[in-house]
Amino acid sequence: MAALPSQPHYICQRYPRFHPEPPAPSIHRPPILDPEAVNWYWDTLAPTIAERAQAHSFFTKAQRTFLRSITRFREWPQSDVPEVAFVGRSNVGKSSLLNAIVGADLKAHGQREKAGGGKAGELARTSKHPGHTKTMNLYGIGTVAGGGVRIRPSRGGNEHEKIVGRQGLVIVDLPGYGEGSQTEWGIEIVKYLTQRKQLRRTFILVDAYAGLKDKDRSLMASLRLAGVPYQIILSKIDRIYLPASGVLSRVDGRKGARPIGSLPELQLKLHEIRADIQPRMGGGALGELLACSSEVRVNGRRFGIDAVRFAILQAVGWEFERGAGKRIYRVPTEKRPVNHKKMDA
Ligand SMILES: Nc1nc2c(ncn2[C@@H]2O[C@H](COP(=O)(O)OP(=O)(O)O)[C@@H](O)[C@H]2O)c(=O)[nH]1
Ligand SMILES: [Mg+2]
Repeated sequence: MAALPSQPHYICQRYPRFHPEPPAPSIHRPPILDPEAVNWYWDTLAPTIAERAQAHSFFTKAQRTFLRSITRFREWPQSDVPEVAFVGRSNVGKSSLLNAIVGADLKAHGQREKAGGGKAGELARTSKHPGHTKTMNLYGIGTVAGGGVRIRPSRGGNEHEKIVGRQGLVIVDLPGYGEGSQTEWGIEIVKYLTQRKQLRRTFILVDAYAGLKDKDRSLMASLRLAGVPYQIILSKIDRIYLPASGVLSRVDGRKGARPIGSLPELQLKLHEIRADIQPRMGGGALGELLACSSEVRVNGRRFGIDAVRFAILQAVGWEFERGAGKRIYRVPTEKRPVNHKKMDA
């Protein structure tokens, strides 16, 4: 991200709703009306409304393609395209988040999308039953102008097949970890997370209601040890907080989206999680904690999803021009963050 003035007043003016310390819950506190005030940025800057809108527009207009399912690390094609991965316990909502990001919900489309698609309209299969995704599934997200993202076949000789797509990215939906050990879950997945050069950031999804579990902590420790950049996203936030100030609706058209919890309570919860994901020693998760719902809309937008979209674009090296109505553009390759670097603590 471009260097920004560091004067506190600047940050306060631009991001009035984020506090250095979470506010104590108080009935006297004025309500915060911005329905997306569920994210916490303590090392990064929150996107402006215009930036969130740009990120929304990029993903909903993008050409998205199921590329391939992979079981072994050595099967991964070479690639010119940056990747991000979704990982987390089984049933935490990884595939649903992927669908939400590209706007592929059940009601929006009448038909099954290409191979890899699940129920009508879904890009990635979702399921009530844990452990549904067994393979590493690759989805290409590209601009229509750039021709989307695809796997270019091998041209013989030294020219192996390759993932290509100008101004695109790949989202990798990884199998969930369930009851077994990390070894059982997949040596191949750990290899992917720790060795893949194209991987720019791993997003670890944690169920907002269930909180962090030992399996999450153990994965975080492995990533920390390997110096792999990762970030936590709290999924299914609708199970603990939905704002009273917004118009609520479920994406599947079912009833049952009503205000729940309070913002100060949520912020205290985020505060507690911080200690776990950013231990005092040895680095930790990116200092940006996002919370979202793939299934509930607030004022017509899936709750918190634009902030996730923005984080993904930041992870793969997009910069945003300042000012309303400006277009997003990609920074030159050499400026993009690379994997295997120690995270900023
Ligand atoms: N309440 C709620 N349920 C969700 C949300 N996202 C996913 N789910 C449900 O959680 C279950 C598992 O979702 P899925 O995306 O398949 O999880 P995965 O195993 O991590 O890929 C499904 O029944 C989804 O309907 C959400 O944001 N809110
Ligand atoms: Mg899944």
